[in-house]
Amino acid sequence: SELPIRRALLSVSDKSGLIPFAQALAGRGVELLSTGGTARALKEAGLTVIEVSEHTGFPEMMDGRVKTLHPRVHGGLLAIRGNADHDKAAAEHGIPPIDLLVVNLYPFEATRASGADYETCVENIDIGGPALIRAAAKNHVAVTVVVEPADYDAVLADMAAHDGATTLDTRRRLAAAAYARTAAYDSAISGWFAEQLGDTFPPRLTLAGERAQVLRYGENPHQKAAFYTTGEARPGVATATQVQGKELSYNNLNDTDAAFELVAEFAQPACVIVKHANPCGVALAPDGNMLEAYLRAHAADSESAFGGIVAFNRTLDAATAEEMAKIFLEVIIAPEVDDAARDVLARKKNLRLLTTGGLPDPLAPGMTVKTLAGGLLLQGRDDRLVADDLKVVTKRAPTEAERADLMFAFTVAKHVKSNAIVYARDGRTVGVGAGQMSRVNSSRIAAFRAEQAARQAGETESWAKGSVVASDAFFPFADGLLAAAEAGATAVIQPGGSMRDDEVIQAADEAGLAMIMTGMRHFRH
Ligand code: 93A
Repeated sequence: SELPIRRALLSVSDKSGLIPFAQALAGRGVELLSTGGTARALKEAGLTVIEVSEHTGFPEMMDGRVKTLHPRVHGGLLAIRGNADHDKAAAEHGIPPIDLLVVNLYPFEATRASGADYETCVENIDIGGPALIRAAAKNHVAVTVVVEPADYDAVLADMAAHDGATTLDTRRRLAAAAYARTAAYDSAISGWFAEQLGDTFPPRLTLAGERAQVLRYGENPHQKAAFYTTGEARPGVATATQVQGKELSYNNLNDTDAAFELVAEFAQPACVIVKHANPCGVALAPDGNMLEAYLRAHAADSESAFGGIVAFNRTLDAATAEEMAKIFLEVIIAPEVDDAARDVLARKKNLRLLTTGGLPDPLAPGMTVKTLAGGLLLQGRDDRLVADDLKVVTKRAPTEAERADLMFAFTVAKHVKSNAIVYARDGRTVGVGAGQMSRVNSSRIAAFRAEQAARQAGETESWAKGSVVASDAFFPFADGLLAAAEAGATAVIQPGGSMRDDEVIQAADEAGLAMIMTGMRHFRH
């Protein structure tokens, strides 16, 4: 029941792989129809080609805007084979069937990415190509459609196995790929228009993006998963180069993103260690010493750091690499890694090492997506961090040192799952309380962590002593704040805005705490 392919229409912008593919088709006796540039390339390779203009009896016109938009082309793709009515129309108007369509579109995405001007982008919106693709894919019961060179070999293999025909299964798969391509193409065009109009959020239409990698599994081994890239030019996991190591897993990608997005918040050199999407240790580098930054981040919670993801916002050096090589880590990510550090880490074959070439702008707008049953939730990226609008609400104002630590702790809290409580001292976290359903429990866990950190360092006094505390959202009651004071914290930063702010401020005053209210909340769920 499989009909061999006898006539093909080829019209491609990306001409890679075209000639050997067309030669193989010609070798099977397939008649080749083609548009201007493609026909020229085929003829130069010595192939016999019928120009589409010859086929339609119309010249390509209007700068090529109209070349394949003709009933003799679309009828040949769309006619239902064996349908009396369709056969009659085809015979009456002299429309021969086209069995194979090979099209790839004007490079709109690449043109947009190159920063081309408005007119050039518009001129690169392909009209005839998508029309051909959609027609051929609709009629996949008889027509084979190929939209990218990567599929040429599979089509030839299928033809070789089936006497010059393709199977329905193959044609259906190719049709699905064809509509995925035209959908992504139109999404890129619509996104570009929105950008031109300064109207990027919320978008009218969203697509997850282009499948970049099929993952071994998702969050758990029984879940299927894949990684999609949106084409956004933001340095990070999606655009990073993997220097070495095992393939990144779903959880690796998620955690590495969390780590790198946080480390990019700091103007000073810094190190972040993440476990299960939360930072377990964050430290600034005193005098730019990255090894110190890593050691300080690691000591903040050495238990959790095992098997963690480490991110830096400066070039990774050999001394730091040497220290990291002592323990098991899943991923290391940095803007650059120097040659000596690469040599050190090359010894750890499985360790995944990523370079991003740069840092994302934490204040750049963007969007985040979350799925729920039957829908998507979109929001702008949390692209703010308060700097100016800080209000001291207590009798005592924070000292300069406290103020610096407060800003540091609040920055970290923005990247901790809510409810988030972060204790910090001297530019490093000493206790992180994440993801609890009550704020006071996050406070207790953070205080407990600060005690553990001291114990692991062989010290008796909790590292919370003399620390500062950040909360991602207001304290609804004084208890969370009092838990922090009890643990030894001396200053607090929080958004404020609770019904009981007065009570909380009074409790802070009574405990001798200095407190800043930011007016900006940083929930993260
Ligand atoms: O300008 S178009 O939208 N008008 C058309 O009728 C048409 N037909 C095919 N662009 C059209 N194409 C596109 O031309 C194809 O999608 C392909 O990308 C390109 C191939 O042109 P050439 O063979 O001249 O290099």
